[in-house]
Amino acid sequence: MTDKNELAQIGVVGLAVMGSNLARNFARNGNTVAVYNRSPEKTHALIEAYGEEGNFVPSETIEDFVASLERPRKAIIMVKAGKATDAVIDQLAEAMDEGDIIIDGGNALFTDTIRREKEVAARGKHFVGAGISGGEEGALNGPAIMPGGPKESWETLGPILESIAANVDGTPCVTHIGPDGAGHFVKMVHNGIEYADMQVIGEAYQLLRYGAGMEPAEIAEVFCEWNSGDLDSYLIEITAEVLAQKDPETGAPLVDVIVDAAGQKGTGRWTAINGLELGVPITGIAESVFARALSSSTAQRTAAQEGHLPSGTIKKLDVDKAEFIEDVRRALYAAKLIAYSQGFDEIKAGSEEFGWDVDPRDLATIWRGGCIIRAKFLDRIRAAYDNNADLPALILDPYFKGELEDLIDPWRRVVVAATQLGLPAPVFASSLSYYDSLRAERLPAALIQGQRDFFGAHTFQRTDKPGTFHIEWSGDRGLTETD
Ligand code: NBP
Repeated sequence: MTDKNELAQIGVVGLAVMGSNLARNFARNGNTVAVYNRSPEKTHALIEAYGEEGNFVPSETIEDFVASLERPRKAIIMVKAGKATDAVIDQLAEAMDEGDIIIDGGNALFTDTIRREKEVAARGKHFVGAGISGGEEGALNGPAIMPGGPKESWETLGPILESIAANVDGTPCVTHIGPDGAGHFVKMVHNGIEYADMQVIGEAYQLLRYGAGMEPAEIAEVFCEWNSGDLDSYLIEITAEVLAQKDPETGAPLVDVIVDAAGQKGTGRWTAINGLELGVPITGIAESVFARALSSSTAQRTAAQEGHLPSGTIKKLDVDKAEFIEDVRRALYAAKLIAYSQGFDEIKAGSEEFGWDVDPRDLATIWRGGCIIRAKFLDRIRAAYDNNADLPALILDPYFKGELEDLIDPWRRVVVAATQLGLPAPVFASSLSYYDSLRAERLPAALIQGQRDFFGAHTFQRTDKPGTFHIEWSGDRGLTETD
C-alpha cells in the first residue's frame, strides 16, 4: 500500500538488495517507510513487487523523500560504501532540519564514521553509523544491528530498530554500542571473527576430506551432527548445506566445481589492520585474511604446483577415522574460541583507545541472532562477562578453561596430523602457538630485546631490578643504566 500523504516513521535511501529488504522489514513490522533510490526504477520495482506488504511512501527526489518523513526525521542510507555514502549524506544534510537523524547502515570504515559524525553534527544534524549483519536474508527477516552515534539518537531510534531486528528469547538483537564510530567498529570486528570462523571450518573440512579421505556428502553429515552440540551455529549449519549440495549441471559435489579462490570485500582486512595498529594479537583473524589472499594467488599457486615444491615425507592418517573426526571437532572448537577471544580483545582495546565504553556483554547478547556469527556458545560468552566484566581474556573464564582441558590434546594431535599429512591448517596451528605463547613462562622476546640492544642500543629491562639498561656491546660489554 502506498500513500503519498502519510508521513513515514523511517526512510530508506538506496534500494539495492540490502536497502529494499530492510525497507520491506520495516513495512512488514507496522512502520510506514519512505523509500528513495537514485535511479527511480528500483523504487518502482520495489513498490510493484512488494507494495502490498505494508505502508510505503515512494519518492523520486531526495527533497520529496525528506518531506515525507515525520520529525525528527530518520533516514537510513543503504548505498555502496565510500563516496556514494558521502554523496547521499551531503544531500540529506542539505535537505533535513536540525535534530534530524541520518543513519549509515552500510559497511563503512569506522574512521569514516567518526569523520562523518563530526561533519554532520557541524551541520546541526545527528549521524549514526550502524553496523547491520545478516546479509540479504537478515535484512528482510531480522538482522543484528550495531548502532553507534549519540545516545540521544538511540532513544529516538531504539524502538524502530528493535521492531525489525532479530529476536532471541524475547531480546532484540540491537542495542546502542557506544558513541561515534563504535557501531561500525564492532561490526568490523564481527566480520573479522566471521572470517576466522569460516576459515577454521574450512580447515576442518580440508582435514576430513584430504586427510581422512571422506566425501563431501559424508562430511556434510558430520557437520550436521556437530551442529547439535557445542558448535551449534549458523556457519556450521550452512556448511552442511553447501557440502551436501550437488552441482545442478554435472551432478558432482558443488564444492568440487567451485574455484578455490576466496573473495573478500575488505572488512576482514580492516580488522587485521586495526589489530596491528592497536597492537592486539588477533592472529586467527589475520591468518584468515592471509589464507584468503593466498587462495587467490593463482599464479603463484600454479607455479608452486608445477614446480613440484618438495613435500618432505608425507604420512598417511594412522588413527581411527571416528577418533580423528572427534579430534578435528575439538580442534575446530578450540581455534574458534581463540578467534572470539581475540576479537573481544580487539573490541576492548578499540573501546579504550576511542573512549567508547563498549560492553562485551551487549555484543554476546545481540550476536546470538540475525548475524552471520550467531552461535549457541555466545550464551556462554555472555555468562563469562557477566561473571567477570574485566576478564583479561575470554579463554580465562572458568567455563572456557574447563572446555580447553578437553580440547587441548586433540587440538595438538590435529596440528601434528595436519603437518604430517602435508595439509595446510594455518589458523588451527597459529591459534595453538598463540595459546602456548600466552601460557609460556618465558618467551624469546628476551632474546629479541638483547638483539635490539646489540644493533640499535634500544635498551632492555631486567627481571631482577627496575630501571632501563644497555650493554656496551662494541666496548667492554659492561652494563650501564640509562634514564
Ligand atoms: P550496493 O553496495 O551494491 O550499492 C548499490 C546501491 O547504491 C544502489 O541503490 C545505488 O543506486 C546506490 N548508489 C551508488 Br552505487 N552510488 C550512488 C550515489 N552516488 N548516490 C546515490 N546512490 C548511489 O548495495 P547493497 O549490496 O544492497 O549494500 C548496501 C550497503 O549495505 C553497502 O554499504 C554494503 O556494504 C552493506 N552491506 C551489504 C551486505 C550484503 O550482504 N550485501 C551485508 C551487510 C552490509 P542506483 O540504483 O541508482 O545505482
